[in-house]
Amino acid sequence: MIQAVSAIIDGKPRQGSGATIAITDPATEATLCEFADAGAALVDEAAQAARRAFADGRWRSLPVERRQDLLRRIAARIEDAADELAAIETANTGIPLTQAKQRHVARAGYNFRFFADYIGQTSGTLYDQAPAHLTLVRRQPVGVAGLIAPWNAPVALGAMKLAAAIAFGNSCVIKPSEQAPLGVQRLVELLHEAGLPDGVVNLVNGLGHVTGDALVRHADVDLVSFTGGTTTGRVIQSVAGERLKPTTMELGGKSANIIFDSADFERALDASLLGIFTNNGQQCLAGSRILVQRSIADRFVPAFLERTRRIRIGAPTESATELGPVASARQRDRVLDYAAIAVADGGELLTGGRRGADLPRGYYVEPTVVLAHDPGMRVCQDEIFGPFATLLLFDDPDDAFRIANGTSFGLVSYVWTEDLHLALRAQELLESGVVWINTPMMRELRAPFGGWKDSGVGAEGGAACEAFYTRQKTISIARHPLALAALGRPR
Ligand code: TXE
Repeated sequence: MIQAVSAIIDGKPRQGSGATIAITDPATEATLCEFADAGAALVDEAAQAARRAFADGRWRSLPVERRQDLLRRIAARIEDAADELAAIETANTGIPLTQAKQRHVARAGYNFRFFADYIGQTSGTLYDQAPAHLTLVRRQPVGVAGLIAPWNAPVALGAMKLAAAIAFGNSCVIKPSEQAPLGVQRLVELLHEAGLPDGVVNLVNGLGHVTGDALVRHADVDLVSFTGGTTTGRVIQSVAGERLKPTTMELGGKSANIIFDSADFERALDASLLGIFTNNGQQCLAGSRILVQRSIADRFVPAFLERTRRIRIGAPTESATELGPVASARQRDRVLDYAAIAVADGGELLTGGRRGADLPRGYYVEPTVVLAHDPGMRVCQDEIFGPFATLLLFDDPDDAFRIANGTSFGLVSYVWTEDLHLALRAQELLESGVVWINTPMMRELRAPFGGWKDSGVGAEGGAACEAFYTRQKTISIARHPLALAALGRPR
């Protein structure tokens, strides 16, 4: 297991002198290692290193083919190190190893390949309608990006931000979650092993309100990309806003997974389980509110419960494990609290709501299902972020859309129906940045992924990242010598 450092600046590991932070394995509650919070001083060094790398053009000025080659070498390096990276991610987050390897690490490599291909095909715009001028609009990298990542999918989400930021020529400083920094730290090492010039990607490890805050405020950080909780997102956006720094905010969700009676029943059942219980239930795009049409509730609810009770919960390193521990004692307590809240608010606890797994230690929670009778209940409104499904029944499509849209969030919606016209109506009316019809979660990197309402601002994806990580410049060129008014010339 690697040892956490406070920072990697200009390619070199650094130790800070801030508060000691312990990193825990959620499956065993054992301390994996400790590190000192980077703090403002190392953030300053990291941001300055990124600024130097940007200013001297060691990366952004390379021919695009060389940048593409390097991004592909990074992808290959990640794929070669997949077992190691997945093992680190699992130890630090509790994500089942098979999911860490097949989904997260594979996605991390793909992110770099995707942006390698993307930057080979970008182009500017030419306006030639004006008779005397040609006007070009081109894009240039912005400068230094501050990237702040969460703990629920550190490598996959961190890789998305890193790949996008550097593909378009920026330098960056990444701050992973203090709770789960090890995978991203190894990822940054792999980037350097693949040949990325020093200083282009720098890392700082530390607390959000200390190191993260210093990063957002730093004068050399030109823009901020954040994935995390909505409350934190509001704080970061207001700090960035005072300094007029552009931000993208990928925040929480309470996504509706709508099962109409016209759904392919078995497929909808399989996908509903995947939608809430993969990644230990800790994903922004979880289908955490399962809306079931009343006419099929007698069949769907018992089938969902039976399958939920059979989910294999256990050590994330075991290949048979389907549900590992949640990421921290705090998350475990939060999920258990919501089981009690559901009952206090008049809901029915159908299964779970207790610590899980026959293991002596670890932050395990039984997969939990509650039936809510009122869409205003807290378990229907709050992002719980764990293996916790809230079921709600609806009578007809209008009822379903009203319930689905009745939260402050708007990240994704899932729709299950074989009725084409109903599916088309659903995508029209649902208030979320993404609508998945007859499919579980699906990230199409060419398309934007971003939330509406309290789920975020801006988006990630091919063109969306190009728009964020570059800025436009308009250049007008006279087509021929222009006849100019001769101010001050003797007549
Ligand atoms: O995340 P935070 P938390 C949701 C989920 C979870 C809740 C709280 O509901 O229960 O958020 O999680 C850094 N300036 N999601 O509190 O605080 C922090 O160090 C700069 C949804 O653990 O959002 C970490 O690197 N940075 C989500 C990152 O922000 C700051 C994923 C995320 O931490 C900062 C995670 C500050 N003032 C949680 N304060 C998703 N969208 O998938 C904190 N940070």
